[in-house]
Amino acid sequence: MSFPLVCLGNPLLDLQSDVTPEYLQKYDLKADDAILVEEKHMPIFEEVLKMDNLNVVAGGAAQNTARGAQYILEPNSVVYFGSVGRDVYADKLNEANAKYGLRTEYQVQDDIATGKCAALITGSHRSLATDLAAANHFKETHLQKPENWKLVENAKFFYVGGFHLTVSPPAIELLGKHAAETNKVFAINFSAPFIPQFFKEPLDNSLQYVDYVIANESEAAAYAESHDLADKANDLEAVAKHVAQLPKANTKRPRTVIFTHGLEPTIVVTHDHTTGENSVKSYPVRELAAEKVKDTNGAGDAFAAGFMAGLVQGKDLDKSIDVGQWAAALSIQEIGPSFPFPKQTYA
Ligand code: 26A
Repeated sequence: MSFPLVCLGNPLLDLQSDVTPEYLQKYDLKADDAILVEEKHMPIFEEVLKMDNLNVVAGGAAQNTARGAQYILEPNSVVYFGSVGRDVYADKLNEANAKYGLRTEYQVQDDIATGKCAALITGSHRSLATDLAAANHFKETHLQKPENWKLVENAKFFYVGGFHLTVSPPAIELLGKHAAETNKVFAINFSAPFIPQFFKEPLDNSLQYVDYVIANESEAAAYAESHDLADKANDLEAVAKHVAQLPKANTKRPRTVIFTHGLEPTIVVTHDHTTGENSVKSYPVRELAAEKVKDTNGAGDAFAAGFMAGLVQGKDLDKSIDVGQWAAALSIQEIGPSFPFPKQTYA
């Protein structure tokens, strides 16, 4: 079977709940951030499980994108790789993925629990505190199994969550190299400010393979600060230009950097490495009445889902961005990183 889109990331179950700003403060969490938990954060999971407004939903940033892209595309279009445990949390993820028709090829850990993310909602903000657990044990050897590598070889598009840079840079390198060598499309998401901040080296190394960078304004600012561009941290266009022109393994394709910016327009810079030309564009977001927004957990993943689905469908850059903005608007009207059923179609 050939699935055009292969995604790689950390499969997590989201334990989502509304909390007060004081609750975030107690654990030193910012309102709109994503972190890996330390020992001091561990009580959060037990506390969240007892909260009245708990929602347990399938999460994991790239898995959300994979599910969302499969939601839009025809059946058997997307395969997702990641690592889970052998437990009821993984059952929950399998259930959600089956509903969307997403094919998964999990690496399963016998003695480690499936990863979880406390998605702590304060109004339109979400603070994500993640215990990767089994997700942290993904190995590139899983991709190299003949039956899995066949799926890689048959794919034409790759999407990797930047979050996975904390887990398996060798797996990302395998996919990136393969994409560059075979002139396929390779996309990466910065995922969170701490990725360009603390995983600068593996990120910098993977960028040579990347055709599409997707990130939001705070991740762009974190990138600027860790790359001697601190004076440009708030200038999305300048940061996008910088990233777009970084060295590229496959010069047959340009590099396009897409920075979303909440309700502000999305900034897009494309750099052609053969001509040295830059193109800069900006796209307004789809307006949505504030009362329609349930929560913003997964909004960025949904944008990436729509964008990747657009590319797979052969749409041009403008249209693919629009599918991304449509998908993000759909997802924020649902609880958690989810999409409405019965399925809606892009128009
Ligand atoms: C390595 N970390 C911290 C993470 C994540 C993550 N997905 C992968 N790795 N931290 C949070 N998430 C997911 O991000 C989604 C929202 O964009 C959450 O599971 C949530 O569904």
